[in-house]
Amino acid sequence: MFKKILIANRGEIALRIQRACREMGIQSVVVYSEADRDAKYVRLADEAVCIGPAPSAQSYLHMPAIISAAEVTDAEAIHPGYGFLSENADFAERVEQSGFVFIGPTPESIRVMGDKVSAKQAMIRSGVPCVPGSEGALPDDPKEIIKIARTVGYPVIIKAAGGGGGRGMRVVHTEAALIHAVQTTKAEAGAAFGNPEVYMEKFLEHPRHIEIQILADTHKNAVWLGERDCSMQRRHQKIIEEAPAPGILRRAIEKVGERCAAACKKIGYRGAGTFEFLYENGEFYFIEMNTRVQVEHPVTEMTSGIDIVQMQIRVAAGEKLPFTQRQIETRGHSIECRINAEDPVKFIPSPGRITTWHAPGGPGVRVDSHIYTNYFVPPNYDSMIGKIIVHGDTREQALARMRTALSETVVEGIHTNIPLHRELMVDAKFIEGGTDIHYLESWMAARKR
Ligand code: MV4
Repeated sequence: MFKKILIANRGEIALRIQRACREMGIQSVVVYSEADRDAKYVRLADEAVCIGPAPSAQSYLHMPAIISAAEVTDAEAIHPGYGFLSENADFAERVEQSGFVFIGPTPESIRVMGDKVSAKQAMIRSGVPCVPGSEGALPDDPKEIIKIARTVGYPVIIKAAGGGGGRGMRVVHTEAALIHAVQTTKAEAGAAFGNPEVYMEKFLEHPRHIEIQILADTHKNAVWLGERDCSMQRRHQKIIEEAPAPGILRRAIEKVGERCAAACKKIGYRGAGTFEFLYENGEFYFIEMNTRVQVEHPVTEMTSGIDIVQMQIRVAAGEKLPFTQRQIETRGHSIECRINAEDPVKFIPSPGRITTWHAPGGPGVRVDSHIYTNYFVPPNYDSMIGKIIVHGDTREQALARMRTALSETVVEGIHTNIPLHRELMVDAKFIEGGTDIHYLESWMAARKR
């Protein structure tokens, strides 16, 4: 096992990774920007290295500074967390070329999944169900494009191979609008991602966003740890996640989970990963794979009892997964609310000093956050300041525990989205379960009137 790991991230996930290290008896090095100098997790780390000024481009995205920090502190491995450099294949490659272990999949896996066309082709070959559409990138010939769209059937969606997470997509409802939409999406994709390739899919109008968590080691073992329902989102920012997904047949989940684990073995995947699916009319359709630990990993940890971050570290060190699929049992229900420093109605960021912070507690309540009373939320980064995660025997108990937890939580000095969470936890449709990806935005539009 490693003696020392460098954490190439900030905020709650830097603290989360640090906790895993400490529990495993591993020394942790954190890197921080000038804006994060006073963060508590920086002081709690065994070592801390300032890697540059506040802007991410000069700190958390600055590869040479991070690799130098690993060199001067004699770290053996680098954990990238989520966001920043976590899905940058060039970074993973440079980490390995510098003699460190990248805690994540191989640069090749990251590259394949980063290109949404090659990712989908890998999944089709591996037997993972995908959204019907073009086989690979769209050709240049407009006649060919029209032909493909007729086969797929309108509405269709044009997506950039270099996009993902909602960037570089365009919905097309009619043949008259098709060619112009393809050309515009290609031009935007070329400018934004340096890759003008686009592909086509049938546009699903009312899907849910369901994802499967997997873990794979370097000894040909791969398991799935259940699903998460991440449909409650606004502008591709998830705000509530839960496990299991309400109202979906266990048989159907098991089938898709097995396919994901089999795909991991087929492509030689290692580490933690997430298969994202759209779920509509009882069917799963793969859209993307994330090759990092995710913000919402705790709901899976709560239902499976498996520490996903520790597993990432163990498989990166070459260990075998300490369980087989048969030994994995999920229990109860877990819900996560992401706490953002933002206006609860207008969603504009609300950085600044937190004058009061009271964390919730009690049975089945987990708080993953780096904040404290007198903490200054810097304006330079993502507005998420922490997560409240609850677990209960049933969804009803989890909901009751989340309501209680939210009622106990106090954040003063800045605005947060806690009032929004309090409203959603008593919303009849959310309580019923199974709302789709458009629910939150229509709910907000209705509330405004
Ligand atoms: C889609 C879709 C409908 N049909 N693909 C948005 C994020 C990116 N990961 C893929 N996205 C979508 N792909 C087809 N064929 C609808 C979305 C989508 C979405 C997906 C997941 C969560 C939230 C979303 C919000 C709007 C659109």
